[in-house]
Amino acid sequence: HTALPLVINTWPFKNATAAAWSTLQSGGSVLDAVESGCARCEMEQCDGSVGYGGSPDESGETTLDAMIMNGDTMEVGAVADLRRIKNAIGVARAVMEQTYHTMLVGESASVFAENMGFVAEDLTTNKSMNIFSQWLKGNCQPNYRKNVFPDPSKSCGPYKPRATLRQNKWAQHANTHSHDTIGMIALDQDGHVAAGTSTNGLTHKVPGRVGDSPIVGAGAYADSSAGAAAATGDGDVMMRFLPSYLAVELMRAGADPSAACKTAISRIKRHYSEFFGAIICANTTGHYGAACNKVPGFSQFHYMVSNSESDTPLLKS
Ligand code: SD4
Repeated sequence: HTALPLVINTWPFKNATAAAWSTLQSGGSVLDAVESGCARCEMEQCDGSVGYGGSPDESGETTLDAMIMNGDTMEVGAVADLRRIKNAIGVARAVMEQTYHTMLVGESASVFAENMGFVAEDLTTNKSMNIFSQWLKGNCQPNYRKNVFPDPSKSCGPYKPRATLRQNKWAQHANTHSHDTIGMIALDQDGHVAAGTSTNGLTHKVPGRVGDSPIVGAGAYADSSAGAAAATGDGDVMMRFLPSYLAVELMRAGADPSAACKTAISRIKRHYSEFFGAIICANTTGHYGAACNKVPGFSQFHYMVSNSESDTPLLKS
């Protein structure tokens, strides 16, 4: 267990790693570490894709998805389509600790959060407004509806079902790399494991769209008897394969972390060879690995690591 404790997270979100690490160093639990790391990104609006002011949906609103999982007890708290509350990972933790539920969604999740003392505020910023107005000017393209593309005159709705679907290929912008997410894993020397995610999802998503990040086993998974994993990428595709769950189960069966991550990615590739996505994972001994799908425009995935071998976060790929 020499490499423990360990914190790893998706993307070069170094301050998040450092926040989680210092939480552990000052005696916080692995859950505290994951919460503080993800919350740091929510505050910093990491890459514009975590927290407020990013990824406006078709109506211009930023909505958040987050989850946290306790690998000791298998408790999970998650929020999806959360509105008007910046600290999504905090609300996810409140769902886990203050209710017997696992996931709350939409307006009701916001009301719950307000009752728990979270501040309600507008998640829109000048930046998200600009993204939105540019998109409106461009006839609402790209968008995620199958039946309106490429028909500029009708592309801003109202949207109706059509007998003949026109192809609006998700892959056309899955590769634009317009979305990231923080997914984080923390393990300590006593064998406690936790994982969590926080994201504002996907720019121009259909309102109500929820990605992989808050879904147990998709966005993240933790089981102190096997390890933990967290994913990032095209959630609409990735959530169909529960890659985080798969990676943890493969490690349980003896796979090393890199192999487990690779297999989880390959499973998705069988059906979606060009999907944009990556996964990180670690086993209970503190060995870790990562894998991504190498596609044009995305051939290298960066993630951060802090462990006892170096307590400044290391950038890996
Ligand atoms: C989602 N998985 O909502 C998130 C976005 C992401 O890298 O991670 N992009 O689909």
